[in-house]
Amino acid sequence: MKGKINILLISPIAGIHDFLYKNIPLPLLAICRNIDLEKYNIIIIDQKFSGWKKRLKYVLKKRKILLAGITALTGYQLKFGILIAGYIRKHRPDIKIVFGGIHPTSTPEICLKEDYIDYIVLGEAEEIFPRLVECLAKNKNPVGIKGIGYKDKNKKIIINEEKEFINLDNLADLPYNLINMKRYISHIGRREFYIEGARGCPYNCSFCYNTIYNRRIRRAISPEKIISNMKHLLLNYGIDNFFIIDDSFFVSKKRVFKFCRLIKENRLAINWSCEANYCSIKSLDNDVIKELISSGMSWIAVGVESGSEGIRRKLNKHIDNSELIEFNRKISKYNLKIRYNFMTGIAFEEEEDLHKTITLIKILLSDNPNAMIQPIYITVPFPKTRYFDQCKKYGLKVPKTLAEWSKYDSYRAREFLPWISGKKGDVSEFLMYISYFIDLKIEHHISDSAIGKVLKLICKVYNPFARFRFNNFYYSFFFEKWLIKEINKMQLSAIENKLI
Ligand code: B12
Ligand code: SF4
Repeated sequence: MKGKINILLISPIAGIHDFLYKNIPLPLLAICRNIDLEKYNIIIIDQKFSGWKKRLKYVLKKRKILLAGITALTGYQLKFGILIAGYIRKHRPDIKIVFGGIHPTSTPEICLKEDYIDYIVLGEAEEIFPRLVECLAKNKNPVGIKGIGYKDKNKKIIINEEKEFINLDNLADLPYNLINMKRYISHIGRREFYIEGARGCPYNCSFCYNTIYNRRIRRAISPEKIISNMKHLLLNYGIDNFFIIDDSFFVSKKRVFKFCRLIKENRLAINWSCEANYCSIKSLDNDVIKELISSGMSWIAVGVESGSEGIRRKLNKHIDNSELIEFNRKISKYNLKIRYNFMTGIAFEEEEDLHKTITLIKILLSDNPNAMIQPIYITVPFPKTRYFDQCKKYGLKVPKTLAEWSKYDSYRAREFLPWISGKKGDVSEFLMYISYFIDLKIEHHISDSAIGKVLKLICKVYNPFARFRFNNFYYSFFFEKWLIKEINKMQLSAIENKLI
């Protein structure tokens, strides 16, 4: 370690999920892939684990640090990122602070207006971050380096042009040894371990970040590389249950078949799951489904978004309800779980559309015991998407400061989304909160710790009441919402208070 230059990387809490299970800080490992570890020492602090503050304080007190990198999604993660950056700036003003991830990429100028942010990285950073590190190590500004935003010596904000996409197959393996993998694995419980399968999606749903962030350009990682990553995780850490991060895994059937074949050839006794666009899986025939299951596929997530075909058309997502119901019945014959994604709080949605969503969900759940509904979130319009522009016509109040953007998520964005009000607002919130309990997904999500077991029991007992409310559109006196909100608030403000 002696003689090496220290780089501090921080993964702030991203919401209530982080109390239920602990995903590895994949974005932070990804940006270290090309860092020269002979020259630099990486210190990763993950706010999901208790003791993070003590470690942060220790590192800030004892170590010479070149830069602190913080990952930020819009909403909660940004909120905690801001607090941590402020803390670092106050106690160690000599450390350069770099923000990266989806939020800084979407509002770079607003980020750089803040005193506590010196640099931002736009988009995927495997190649950009090492260049930035080299610049800072030489005490230079990243003049002309694509994909970086910064302030020059006159405090003028400079945003360099975006960098072209990288070839994911050329990337070095992830440096899992930079984190304590055992700690994550023990908290994962029955959940899947996340690995990357692709970036980008060719579809064009008006609300989706992909249309902007990945410019609809899909780049898939080769099946060989995915399998080699799985093998490494299985042999070294005993991980045998994977979720493949790929927003549309079934776009190339040839690739999927090759992937299944390689699992068998390598005799990998694993389970895997993924996400798919409905159009790319609706015509899978029985033999293919059997083949997928025999290779270890355990579940698939599919975006349906609304029960109203009219709403879907406006979102540029084309699904025929009766076809979907038929598909759901067909798939119910197999030992394959299917998770449907729905959204609520869409600007042009009427109460009647929300009822259509409830009705469709009822049918999907009753026809298929293997069907589940993912938590239904209130949709926050993502900057620069077509849906964002549509929302302006409905009175969207665009956040102006970074602090405002940090409140811009499904739970707290009401002040920016004026259509989430009155009865429609109540039904949207009802759908969001009740969706956690209408099936037994929570069973799967919560680890088997003592508190986890209590929570599971509560969910099991509450499930029939939730189903009753949901099935009967009974959203009056929804006191449970208040309870869930309070628990959520208590958990998050406990963390916030630790920083003040
Ligand atoms: C795993 C995951 C999670 C995890 C962990 C998130 C995390 N930040 O670690 C959990 C379960 C906690 C989570 C929660 C949520 N998520 Co999520 N999640 C994902 C998922 C499936 C994979 C993310 C990932 O690891 N990708 C792989 C890594 C390597 O890519 P990356 O994160 O983009 O990182 C690269 C760059 O961004 C950059 N970078 C990232 N961080 C940093 C930091 C520095 C210093 C630098 C220099 C660069 C850099 O470099 C990296 C390498 O190229 C994505 C979907 C997807 N396909 O990406 C959704 C996604 C990111 N999630 C999303 C959402 C909406 C949420 C939630 C809000 C859901 C909800 N309603 O509750 C919550 C809460 C997040 C919040 N508001 O804070 C959206 C974000 C859309 C948006 N506009 O911001 C996505 C894109 C899904 C989608 N299709 O809409 N999520
Ligand atoms: S299919 Fe999914 S990932 Fe692709 S654009 Fe539509 S919502 Fe986004």
